[in-house]
Amino acid sequence: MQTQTPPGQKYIKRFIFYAALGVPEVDIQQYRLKISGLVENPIEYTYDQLLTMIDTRYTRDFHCVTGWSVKDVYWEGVKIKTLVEKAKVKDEAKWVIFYSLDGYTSVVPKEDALAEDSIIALRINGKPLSIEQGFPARPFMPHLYGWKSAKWLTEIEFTSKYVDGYWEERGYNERGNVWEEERFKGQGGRHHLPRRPILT
Ligand SMILES: Nc1nc2c(c(=O)[nH]1)N[C@H]1C(S)=C(S)[C@@H](COP(=O)(O)O)O[C@H]1N2
Ligand SMILES: [Mo]
Repeated sequence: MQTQTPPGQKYIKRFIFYAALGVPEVDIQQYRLKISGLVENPIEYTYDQLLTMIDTRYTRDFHCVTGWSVKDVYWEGVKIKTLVEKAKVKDEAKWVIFYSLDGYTSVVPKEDALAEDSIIALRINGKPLSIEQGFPARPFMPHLYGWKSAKWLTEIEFTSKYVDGYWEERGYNERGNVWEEERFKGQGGRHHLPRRPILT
């Protein structure tokens, strides 16, 4: 697939694996992916249920905020939209917080999480995620930087109030759109927090 290079990114051959809080152990029998917070019906899915729900297969690039990108990655997963349909997200929900088994968290605006291309990825390049890649599941939103893709994902929480995740607490952007170059807080133009008042 012919794609454009986002501003400030360079393509490299392979992913650089990150595990800021270490690689956790995963017991796939015990594993559940929970949908929680501002929803009418909280739900949880087993890994096998998630696999039967795969509805998206596409080739998309991956972009890390530190400047590296990987071209033409083949992803398979379930649209986040599909996963939360039965949960019925309340209107007051404005943000989505992703929680991981290792304690890592990330946050994205609800619209970005529910976009058509936003998935819970279960397979990369034709194989289940490896343990380093975040087995069994990680969100993938092609238009957002990679730090939003919380590996070893266990919970998707809908909230009305913005809360920092692991990297947001360290200055990274609330939304992280790669095309708007929203690397750090205060960058980009269309994120959903009140801007500093303009004094005239
Ligand atoms: N749980 C967890 N998820 C994580 C990270 C992490 O350290 N821990 N790093 C993030 C960052 S900054 C990037 S760029 C991608 C990297 O994905 P990879 O390790 O599969 O290359 O994972 C994201 N998800
Ligand atoms: Mo990253």
